[in-house]
Amino acid sequence: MRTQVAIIGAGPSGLLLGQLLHKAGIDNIIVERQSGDYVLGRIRAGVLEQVTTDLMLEVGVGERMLKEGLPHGGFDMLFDGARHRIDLEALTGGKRVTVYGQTEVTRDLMEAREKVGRTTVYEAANVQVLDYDTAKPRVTYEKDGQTHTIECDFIAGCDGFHGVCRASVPRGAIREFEKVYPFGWLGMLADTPPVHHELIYVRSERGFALCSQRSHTRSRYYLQVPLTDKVEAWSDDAFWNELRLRLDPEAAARLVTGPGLEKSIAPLRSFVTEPLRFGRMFLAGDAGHIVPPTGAKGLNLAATDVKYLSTAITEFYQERSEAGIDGYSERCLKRIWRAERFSWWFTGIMHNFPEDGPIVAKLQQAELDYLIHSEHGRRTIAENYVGLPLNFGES
Ligand code: RFL
Ligand code: PHB
Repeated sequence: MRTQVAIIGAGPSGLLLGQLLHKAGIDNIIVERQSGDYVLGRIRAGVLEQVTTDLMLEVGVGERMLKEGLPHGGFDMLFDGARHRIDLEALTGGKRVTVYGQTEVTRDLMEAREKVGRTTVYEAANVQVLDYDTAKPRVTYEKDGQTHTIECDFIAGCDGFHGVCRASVPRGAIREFEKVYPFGWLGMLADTPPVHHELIYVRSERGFALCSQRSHTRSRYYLQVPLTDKVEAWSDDAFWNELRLRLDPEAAARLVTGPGLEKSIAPLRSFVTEPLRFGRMFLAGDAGHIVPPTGAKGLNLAATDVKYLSTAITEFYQERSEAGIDGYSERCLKRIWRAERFSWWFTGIMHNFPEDGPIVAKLQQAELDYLIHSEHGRRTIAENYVGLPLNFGES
């Protein structure tokens, strides 16, 4: 097989890149290790920045998102027993975020791809990326007992944190920056009305909690838990009881409980790879960087990476210019480090770090108290939460 761009991974970054390239008339094939159903079964992100919703609209897959996505003009922060609203709209000149699950984003992109007839190979085993330091990269994979080869001009590594693309780069050519947090998030999805019409980020003495949602009838809640906890040990009742203990009395009284549809524990990590380009292979999304989910930035960064990448590749074909692909790493990394900083800071201020002693808890409280009572403080949070514009850093 031959294509212009071989995309590894059919998560949101791979699928969105495929659609952006398709719109530019550039042929591409996606190679995915899992089945489509498996990819759709992963419950992850829930909050889209405007740059991401704009990109969905740009590639013509925004129809359902406009109908079913929930625009949020603010969120609550709960600490020291009291809730404070961050009025995103008022603090950022009218910007909002949209609550629309990653599962739905992925489903919309998969359906659009099927409609336009571009190839996605699911359940591809032993995917290998080869010769990307030459002008003739190759991808090989095994399926139905046979080895297949794709010849291409470029490889896009959209294969997530555990993917093959970053792992195939010689160690001397790559630098990795990493911080692993000493706790995880236990998430639960339930068909119960959300406790509040907007999200609540909670800092409590018992640990962080987040009240999120997928619709008016489906909630998504998270609890900070020790990394040693096993998801099987958390019954639905235990989850609801712990959540109630971390909420303010009004929210706790309003919490509607019900059977959990899904529960999982995600470790928290800050991670950045430099550079993101290796000859004719590019890393995008979680393949190149991870943020802790506290700032809701992961999927949004993935979306802007692939927008930059599709622009660079389009310039290469249409204008015979390599300026875009040469500048890809730097352009992405600027934005990535900004989001990494915010996610790391927001994680640091909202979670319990028992090993740091009681003084840290007091200092966190004092910082939150200062920020929330300062318009500049609230604006700093709001500005980062709604995200940077696509042309950030360019004059
Ligand atoms: P993905 O989604 O991991 O997709 C990568 C795909 O590559 C496939 N793959 C391979 N394919 C072929 N060959 C191989 N060798 C392969 N190895 C892997 C995988 O099967 C998979 O299908 O990465 P992508 O596309 O870069 O997307 C990134 C996002 O998924 C991620 O950043 C977000 O989910 C992060 N995140 C959030 N982001 C937000 O913007 N807002 C949020 O509210 C938000 N909440 C979250 C989150 C992540 C969470 N978890 C579970 C880590 C909440 C949670 C709990
Ligand atoms: C979610 O709804 O899954 C979600 C929302 C906000 C976050 C992280 C996750 O910061």
